[in-house]
Amino acid sequence: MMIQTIKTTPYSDQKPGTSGLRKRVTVFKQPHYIENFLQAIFDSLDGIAGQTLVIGGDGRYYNDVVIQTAIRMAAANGFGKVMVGQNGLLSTPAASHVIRHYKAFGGLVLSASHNPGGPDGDFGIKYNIGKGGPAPEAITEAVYERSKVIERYKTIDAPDVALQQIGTQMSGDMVVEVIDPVTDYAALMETLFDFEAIAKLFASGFTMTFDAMNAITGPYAHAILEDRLGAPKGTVKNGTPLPDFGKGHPDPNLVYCKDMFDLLMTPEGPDFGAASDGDGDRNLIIGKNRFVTPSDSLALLAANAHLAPGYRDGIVGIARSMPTSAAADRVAEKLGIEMHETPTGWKFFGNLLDAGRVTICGEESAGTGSDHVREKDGLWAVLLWLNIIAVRQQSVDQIVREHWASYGRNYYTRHDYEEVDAAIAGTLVDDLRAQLPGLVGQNFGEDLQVAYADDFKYHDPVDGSTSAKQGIRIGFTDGSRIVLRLSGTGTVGATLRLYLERYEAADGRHDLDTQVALGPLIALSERLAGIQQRTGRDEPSVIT
Ligand code: VG1
Ligand code: CO
Repeated sequence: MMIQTIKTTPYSDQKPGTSGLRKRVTVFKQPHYIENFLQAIFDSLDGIAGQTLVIGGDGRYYNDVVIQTAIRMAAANGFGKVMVGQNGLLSTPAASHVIRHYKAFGGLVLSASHNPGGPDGDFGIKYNIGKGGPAPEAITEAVYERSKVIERYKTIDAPDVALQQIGTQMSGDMVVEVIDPVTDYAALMETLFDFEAIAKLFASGFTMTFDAMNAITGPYAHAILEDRLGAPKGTVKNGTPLPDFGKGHPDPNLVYCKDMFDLLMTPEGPDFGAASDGDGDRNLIIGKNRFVTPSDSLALLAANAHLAPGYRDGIVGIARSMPTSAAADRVAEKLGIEMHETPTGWKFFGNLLDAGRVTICGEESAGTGSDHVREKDGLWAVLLWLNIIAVRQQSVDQIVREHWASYGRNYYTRHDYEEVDAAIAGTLVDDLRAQLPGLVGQNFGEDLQVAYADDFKYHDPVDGSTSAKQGIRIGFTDGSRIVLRLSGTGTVGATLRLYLERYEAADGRHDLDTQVALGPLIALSERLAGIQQRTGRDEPSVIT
């Protein structure tokens, strides 16, 4: 095997964000851009010689090219084996499982998740560690530092691997095993959930629609929901991964899944609707006449997990990202288990999961998962919901209402202002941060008194590391919160995320319109931060 050492010059913008490096495809297509970043990753890892690397992606445009590059570079850098999903496909949770299951050294997940794809869309590269989860900040920082000084990368002169062909091939001296992307993941799901009970539910006439959004979950959903659980053919929509996601935006929210939402609100609609994102780690859950906010979904899944075989003995703890509503905290309190609040991004859950301190984790951004892998997992959440419905024999709406009646309801919304001017967004956040010390104790309106106002700083209880500046939070004495942070996954300008929450007790009013219930907080946040006034926008780009 002839290793080639190619000279290169560094790029200054290869800093991984909330979830890996995400940029426009046009940026990734610059000379040596991908090679530089991959080499920076390999240079930041110790002991890769002879080890196994897992590679897979969400099938978006440019996946095929990057996978071939990554395979050649893995060989040149001394990996002994690469395991890659057939046709380069692996959902993010499946990649996490494959890394763990085959005890690989780590993996490359090629995806920009919910961002649009295609030649004018986005691409992304993320490195996951041997425990299966996204690389912690210590590694992503090292990769960034390395990328700024890189002078050469290593590759080999070898033909492309036949990615459609299951089985073993060689790339130089390195073994390449092309695996079925679904088999291992589906087997894992079967160990966690009562497939028989869910199959019975479908056989009894329960109807569902699943939108794979022309992205990665299509093959998984066809295999699990239709082939194994017997949901009628056609249950899975948009089930073939397309490089441009059919020109869609594979973000399962109420904007891009509006048609499904509307259908679920009609009497003719199915009993249950769900969707997942580009790389299969997010979930959207809608019951007939009941949209379930991701924060509520986390709380509900945690409260009912014991109904599924994989969690029969109960859960040991829950973790949620800071902006996620406190609904899950009430469940943890009742169960008498640990509750953790982490910064945004799944990488912060890894230590807690590895240490056995939490079983279920979730983010308000439609991400839920458990200790079965080290990523959020869209289909897992759908299957847990189905398992719970099958056991409780109730509708989603009934289950949600009963939950609120015993725990109270956390009204919750997120307002995104996308692609705003980065300088304006930066100043806005700085100005609000400067106001924080003076806010504590102030009263706004009748019942809003500020209890605390800070920039969230996380102390990892497992490895002792600290992550500062993770989002501004203004908490009120009645449990209401305003949270503001800048997105770390956007690729153009800046995206401001405003998160609003208000608690209504178990015997309170649970049937208010969310935007109305949060009206006073929305108005106050504009008064304090002035997002609309400063950006010139009249409304958020997306409300969830
Ligand atoms: C967003 C979400 C965050 C999620 C991240 C990756 O990050 O808010 O909760 O973990 O996307 O999700 P940000 O920095 O844009 O707010 V995914 O589905 O891209 O892997
Ligand atoms: Co995703």
